[in-house]
Amino acid sequence: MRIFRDSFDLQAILERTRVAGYAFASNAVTDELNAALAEEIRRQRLEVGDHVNYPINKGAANEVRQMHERAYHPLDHADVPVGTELCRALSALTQPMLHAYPELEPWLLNEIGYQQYRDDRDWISPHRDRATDRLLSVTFTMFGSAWIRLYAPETDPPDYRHLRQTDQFLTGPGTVLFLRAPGFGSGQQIIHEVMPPVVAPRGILNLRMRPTILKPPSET
Ligand SMILES: O=C(O)CCC(=O)C(=O)O
Ligand SMILES: [Fe+2]
Repeated sequence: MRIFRDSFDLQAILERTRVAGYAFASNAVTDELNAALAEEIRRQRLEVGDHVNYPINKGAANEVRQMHERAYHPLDHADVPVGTELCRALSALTQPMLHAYPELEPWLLNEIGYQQYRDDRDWISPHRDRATDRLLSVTFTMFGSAWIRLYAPETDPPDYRHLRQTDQFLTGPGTVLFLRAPGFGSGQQIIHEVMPPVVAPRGILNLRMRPTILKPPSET
């Protein structure tokens, strides 16, 4: 299966992500790969994670509320062969660029997280991804659509209630978001927000390099 489109300029994406902390691209992957990912999420046993009634960091300046369905697996898990192939293909694609980004030499995404936003009940409030994430995180949208907003903190340390929006991007089938994580460039993580779907349901694939794989909602 062909994975990436010829027009996908990973070098430009890496440079933008290293400097700005994030980059969006459209049409990164082939329709065939997008369809295979969409099929793979439909085979998952998705569970609702309710961090609206039970927010993360409740009451703190970095409180995060979110609601969606999810299924997370480690690389090579039998339920995610397509996600696994994509993680390895991304590492392979960076090989010719390692002279420019030697810090990416160990980059291999090892957490494969499918997420579905069912309707306007589902969204994620402004947040930074986990501080334990490494190097680069990648999110593909397979179907549906939603706005992602990017923010700069107005306080130090950041308080997620006092933010300045710096950018936004309408995700849709075939779009991808790269986010900087510790170990790449300054390593500073950009605050982002996922709005309720404009076209629902919205299905995404979150790929991260992290020391421990997220547990199912039923086990947290
Ligand atoms: O839905 C998306 O595009 C991004 C999801 C996200 O930011 C997250 O799961 O941390
Ligand atoms: Fe995120």
